Amino acid sequence: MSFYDHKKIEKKWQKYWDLKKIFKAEVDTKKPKYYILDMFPYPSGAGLHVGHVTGYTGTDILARYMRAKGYNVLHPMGWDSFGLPAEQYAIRTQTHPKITTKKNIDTYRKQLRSLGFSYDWDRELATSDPKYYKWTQWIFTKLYEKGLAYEAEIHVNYCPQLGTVLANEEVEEGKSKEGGFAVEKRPLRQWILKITAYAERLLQDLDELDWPEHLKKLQRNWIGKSVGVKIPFTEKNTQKQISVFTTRADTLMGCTYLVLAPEHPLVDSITTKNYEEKMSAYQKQALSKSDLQRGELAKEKTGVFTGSYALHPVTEEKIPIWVADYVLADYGSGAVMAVPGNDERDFEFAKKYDLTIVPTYEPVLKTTHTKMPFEEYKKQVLAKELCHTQDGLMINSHFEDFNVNGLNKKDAKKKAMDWLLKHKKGEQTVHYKLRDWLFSRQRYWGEPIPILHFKDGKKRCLDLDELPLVPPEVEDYKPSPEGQSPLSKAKEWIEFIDPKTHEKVKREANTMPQWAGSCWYYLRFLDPQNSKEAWNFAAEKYWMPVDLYVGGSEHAVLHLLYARFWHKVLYDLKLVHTKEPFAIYRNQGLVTSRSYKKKGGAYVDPDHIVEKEGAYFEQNSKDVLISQIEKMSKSKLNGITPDTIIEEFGADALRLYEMFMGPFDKEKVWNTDAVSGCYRFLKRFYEIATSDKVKKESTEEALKLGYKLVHLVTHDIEKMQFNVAIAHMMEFINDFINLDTYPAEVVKMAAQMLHPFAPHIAEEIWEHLGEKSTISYAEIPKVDEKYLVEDTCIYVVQVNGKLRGRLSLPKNKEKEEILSLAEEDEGVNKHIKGAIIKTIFVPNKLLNIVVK
Ligand code: ANZ
Repeated sequence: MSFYDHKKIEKKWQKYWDLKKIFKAEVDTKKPKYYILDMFPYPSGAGLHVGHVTGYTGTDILARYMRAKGYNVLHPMGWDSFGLPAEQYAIRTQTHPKITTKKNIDTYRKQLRSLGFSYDWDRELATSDPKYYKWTQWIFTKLYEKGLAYEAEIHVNYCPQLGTVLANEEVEEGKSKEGGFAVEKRPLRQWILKITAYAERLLQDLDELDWPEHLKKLQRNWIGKSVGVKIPFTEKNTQKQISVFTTRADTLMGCTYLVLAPEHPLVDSITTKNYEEKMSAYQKQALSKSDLQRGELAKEKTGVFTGSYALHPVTEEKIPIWVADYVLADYGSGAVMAVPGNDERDFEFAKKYDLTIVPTYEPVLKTTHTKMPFEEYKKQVLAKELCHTQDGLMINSHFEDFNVNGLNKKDAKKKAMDWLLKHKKGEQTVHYKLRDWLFSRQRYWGEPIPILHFKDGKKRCLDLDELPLVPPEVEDYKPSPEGQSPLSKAKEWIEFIDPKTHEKVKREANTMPQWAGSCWYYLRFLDPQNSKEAWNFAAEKYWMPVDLYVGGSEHAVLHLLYARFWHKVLYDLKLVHTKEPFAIYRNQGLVTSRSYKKKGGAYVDPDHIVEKEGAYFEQNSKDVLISQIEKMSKSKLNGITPDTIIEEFGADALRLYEMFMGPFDKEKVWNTDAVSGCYRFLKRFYEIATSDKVKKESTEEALKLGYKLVHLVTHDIEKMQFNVAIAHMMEFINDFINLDTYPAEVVKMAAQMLHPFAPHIAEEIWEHLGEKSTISYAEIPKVDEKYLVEDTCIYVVQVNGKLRGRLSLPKNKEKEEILSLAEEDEGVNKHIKGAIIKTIFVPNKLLNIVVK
């Protein structure tokens, strides 16, 4: 029996894999391929914590398993290395982001290598490497040529604290997702990508993807398709048309006023003198709010009357036109027909400003979800004291040839729509909530946008031979207070004579957002050294699509949507052959850990914590700390680095524990003490495998355990039930250890099952048992079914309630089978004298035979 020296074993095998390039992947059309991808990390200064490692361990298990199954596996790793933190660090310390980024990448690489992940390191890439972003810029030029990249002066989300604009996807409740700083609206000239041109395809093609349903739903909602109708209303004095977008043509007769967004282009021309001052103050105020704040249902509604009226399309009665910030400028047509009888927001607004309310639906009993008695509810709806937003039967909706009274919502919608189309008073339209993607940033540490501006306003996109466009060296990485990019300060870089046209030009000073590089990195992995093309088409044809992509759920509407968009553009350009990049996507669950906070909010180092009767204190202090389970992070002092765990228990034990904590896609709480349990399991495994009881000859008993293990673990891995697989391995060891001998054949089987989880120890055992080459490609033994025959169990057999035998019979058999086996037993049979009237059967436990 040998001593389990995890440090020595792990170093040895990491060196072996590395030197022999065991995980190098090449195109091999004779083998089926398997492309398995992790979301590559942003290499932050803090290094990896054990939470990051969960996903990477899961994919490594599958990568190793699929190799053993005979697949040609591509499993690459790289760095998403452009981004704000490196730049902010540069601002504070005057260190070039290049330097900090390199240092951080070195740390990450070292950490990942020490975990024994089976990456093909020859494919490593970094998005901030000019050899990489040359092609990111090239893809931008393709988007530009296709008319999918344009410039516009728009009201953007500007974050003064971060000194940059942000995409809608990067703003949450009026604050930047990164850092949580206030975001305001500012007019700025910006580059925009026309993702909306792909809205329908981005929506439709979701159906084909094997992604978690909740994630697809998030994308569907973000794209937000609405089928409705555009109805032009006429302003009474100027005869100008105000078009509204509604999904509820059925409620047309309940429309008692119009509401325009404060930014609507007609507001100024239709606001009458008396209301001008009030209106312009209101418009200013609305600009400072985010769309999200404005759209909030709970927010108190505010608005200003324009002094003008529109004509109702059916009755031609005049209805007032208001301006309110709950109407968003860039959705639909920026104007709504208000139906206070059926729409909560309109109702609240009408109540506040004393506007007419017309209920158009009489509630029917099944539509009301209120604790109030139905009759009372109906009375209040009809008395305009409550807003009824659900279906019912239509009322108050008959005027001349327009009549939808008595109909339900579905029928009324159709009939009203037909009327509008027939009278040419409406047009069917589809709207998407998805907005075009704001693509420029006022940052230093990003890909410069490869565009030249000429004096006459023309633009030229750089040709491939002019790429990569590398940013200039600057002394000051800060954007100017007016929101100008830091690149604009490098005057000689910005203004120069274009050698191709010999004209004086200005370079674009904005850079791309951090999402650009990650939009296509999975394609560069296919052919990362290629200096002539972004990727080789044959390699793309062989490897794509990504068969399994694993990452966090926070990217549902950012990275995962942007990458799908670029991929579709590349598909249209015939540069890739699949419509979608990621065939299967799975989320890894968040790893949380306990953090400790003082009353004032400062976090305390867990190493300085003392526990007394369930309460936590800082050493030498009597103040009880607030302790809670939180997401791991450096600032909360609760992040655990893999390095210390590896030092103490080894990478194999860490990997095993990461997977044993709980189901792969569920949230789990880290507990360092529990790692030792996994370590002990490995030690036991190792001791068995290297003990004197290991023998050449196999026994039936051992083979049964071995094949059962292979059967169960392969099934668990394919279902990504890694924690269950480990439990099965533990059960196996508990049974196996009691055998008289340990047949080498079965120990090898077990090592092969352990290998994806704990590869170093598995290689060591494999070698110890005389194998000459790596376990990584050793074929998984085919399960011999005869060893899987179900086990037996003891049945209590009664005749007329009296115990007549205890029989050892096969498990999980049907009643009839057990009955016939029991009848064959002499001890039972002699008591069955008359005909059997009935049987009482408890599976795997009891059979009571009732006879005459
Ligand atoms: C009349 C109406 C009656 C509406 C009713 C709703 C309920 P979805 O389904 O999300 O697309 N709307 C249209 N443009 C808007 C804008 N720029 N800002 C805020 N709201 C806007 O929503 C479509 C509905 O949202 C439209 O249908 C319109 O209000 C409102 F009982 O028209 B509805």
